[in-house]
Amino acid sequence: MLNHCVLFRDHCIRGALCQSRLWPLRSNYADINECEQRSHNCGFGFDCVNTEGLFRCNPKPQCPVGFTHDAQGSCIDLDECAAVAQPCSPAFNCINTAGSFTCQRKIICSRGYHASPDGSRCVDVDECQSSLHRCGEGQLCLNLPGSYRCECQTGYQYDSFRRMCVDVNECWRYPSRLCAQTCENTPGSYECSCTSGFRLSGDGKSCEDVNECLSSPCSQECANIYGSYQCYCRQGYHLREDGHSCEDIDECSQSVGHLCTYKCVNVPGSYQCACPEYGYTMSPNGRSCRDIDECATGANNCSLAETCYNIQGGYRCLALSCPPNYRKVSDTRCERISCPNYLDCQNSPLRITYYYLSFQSNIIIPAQIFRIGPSPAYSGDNVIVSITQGNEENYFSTRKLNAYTGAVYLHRQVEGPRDFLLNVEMKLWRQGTFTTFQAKIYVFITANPL
Ligand SMILES: [Ca+2]
Ligand SMILES: [Ca+2]
Ligand SMILES: [Ca+2]
Ligand SMILES: [Ca+2]
Repeated sequence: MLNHCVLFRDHCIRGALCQSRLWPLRSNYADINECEQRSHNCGFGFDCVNTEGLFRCNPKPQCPVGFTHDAQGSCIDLDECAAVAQPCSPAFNCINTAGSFTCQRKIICSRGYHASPDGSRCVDVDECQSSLHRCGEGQLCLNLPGSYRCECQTGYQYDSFRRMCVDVNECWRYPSRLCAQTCENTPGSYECSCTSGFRLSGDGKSCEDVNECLSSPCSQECANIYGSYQCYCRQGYHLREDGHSCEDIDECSQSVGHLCTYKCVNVPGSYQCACPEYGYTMSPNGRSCRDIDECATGANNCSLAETCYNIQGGYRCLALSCPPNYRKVSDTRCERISCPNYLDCQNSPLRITYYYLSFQSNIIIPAQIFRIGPSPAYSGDNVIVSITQGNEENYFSTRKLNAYTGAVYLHRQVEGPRDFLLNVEMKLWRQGTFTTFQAKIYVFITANPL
């Protein structure tokens, strides 16, 4: 501590009262406040204290260690670190504190770290937060201790040549492992899809069969199959080329004449056989037609005098009447009553016999349909057979089979139905005379069997 009284050696003694001047102690003088008038001579480090007629210089209080006086003499912190002579060694940082200072070891942080605010340690630099990173757009910045990494988003990978993240083609990278059927690459991901007839399962990977039949795509029957479906038709229909609709099979046009003997009527899904409107009825087999025997059933309009004759597809009412000079000897025969002269007896028939023949028009020709001869026949008999009436269109012919037998033939095909009445005359030469016999032959050519 300096000796504050050095400069005022004449007036002060150390630690004693000081006065600027020795004033006579006279009571009739007003006191002068030398401290206010700043006419005192207290030195730096002393406080002026006014007294009656005098003033006193009291020494100022001392500042604690680490403090110093400012210009007004107040104690303020001493910045030891600002001193020219650094109080800390070069390996330490000087840190000023109130009334003192500390020396802290200087830390050197490696790249990617920086010192903590108090300088006590190195802490990682978060490059991602401080925009110190150099990750590209679309890249993810990942802070690491002392460093950072640029990562690509899921589904992308870094192309170091192009210096950017590019989409990973998962479909190429993992062929046939990601999707059961079709893999389609997308930016950042991929999508599985399924081929026609399948739908993607809930796992997004496998494909399951679509039951197309639920939406009724077929006009008749539908069968679901794996990956597809198949339409089919009920019996009597066939599938059209569109694969969906069913079309009635025209059984009648596909198998001509085989299904029905008379007429085939196509109906949806089937066919029916039909018979002519009159004269026939359907057989139990449903295919062929059966003649109605109108004579037996009574469904005819023949009179009592007529004979009902049933034929295929109809009937005939036949009236057998004998010509004059003949008498009816049975249902089918007339006999001559008399012949007055020789010529009459030779040329007029001794007997007229009626025959009824019924043939279908598909009869195989030539067909022998009738034989005539004497019964009994005798050695030396000879006959001449001819058709005298009813063969104007030349469908029929006669032939002599032997001396006593003649035959009638049908030698042209007849379009049925058609009725003929043939008069066939047989002249029998026996024992030197001719005798004439007449056969009246009804030939009913009916339609083909139905
Ligand atoms: Ca992708
Ligand atoms: Ca299916
Ligand atoms: Ca049909
Ligand atoms: Ca009939």
